[in-house]
Amino acid sequence: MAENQNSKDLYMIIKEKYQRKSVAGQLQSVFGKEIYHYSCLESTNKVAYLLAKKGAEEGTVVVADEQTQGEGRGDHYWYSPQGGLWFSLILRPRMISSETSRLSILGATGIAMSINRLFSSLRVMIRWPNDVVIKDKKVAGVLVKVRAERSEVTFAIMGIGVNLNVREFPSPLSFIATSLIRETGDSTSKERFLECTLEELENLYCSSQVNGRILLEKARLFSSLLGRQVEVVTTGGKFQGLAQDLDEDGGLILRLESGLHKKILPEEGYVKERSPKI
Ligand code: BT5
Repeated sequence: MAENQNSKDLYMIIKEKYQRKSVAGQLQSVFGKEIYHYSCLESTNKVAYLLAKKGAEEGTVVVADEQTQGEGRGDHYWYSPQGGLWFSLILRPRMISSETSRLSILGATGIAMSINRLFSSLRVMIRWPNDVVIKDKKVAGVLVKVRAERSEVTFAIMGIGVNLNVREFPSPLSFIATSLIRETGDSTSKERFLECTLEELENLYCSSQVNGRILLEKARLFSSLLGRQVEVVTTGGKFQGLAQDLDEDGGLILRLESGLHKKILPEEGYVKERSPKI
């Protein structure tokens, strides 16, 4: 792994800003107070996981300009060329492991809020549980890994990939993926976007540890599924029905054709897209 040795790494500017603000007592922020920036990694999630195991503090960020083995959920891959924002955030949530399901929704909601704040003309939505989409094409994804001992959570890694300044996608991604540069025609500063996303994530994270309903309300606002007929693919089979609501665990409540309700947790499934996941 090649750590970026620029004398004034731009991510240092974010780090210093956080430090100045917290010294001045303006900010209790911890997200992004420590940022490890690499030019190329296999996966930022792997490095963040190792750092967390060694005791790195909550809010530590690992960011890479490029990933050679970007990970999606299960055995999915994540295409991570230069131009995108690929980072992992170390969390030490005061939750029991069964409550960590909501972290995927939290990640997706934080990204959607950040895009909404910076580009108010774009209609950004969340396709449950972890896809952030614009016009039904995926612009960002979230991958959460939790380490727990018995039911106690030791740490969680929230991996976030945003197609910021990625101009082209190889087939078959070109049919299902988009980027901010494709949607806006302009390139976006990675540091600015990271700073804004960390702020949104931290606000959501702090409020949702106190009251899960706040996250839920925000997530509902961006949900692309609610009120629509969907097909959800789970390890236990496919389910079709009306996407009726989200619950505090981040679960999707489906009303099946039989009239029965089924709750599916974020880690249990995903909504079928026009093109299959590969
Ligand atoms: C995700 O998985 O959406 C999780 C993505 C998390 C990526 C971040 S980058 C930083 C951190 N380090 C990592 O190694 N990972 C995290 P999933 O829902 O399984 O979606 C994966 C699917 O999305 C793939 O099977 C492709 O169909 C599609 N895909 C792959 N790369 C993409 C891209 N750059 N943009 C849009 N779609 C993509």
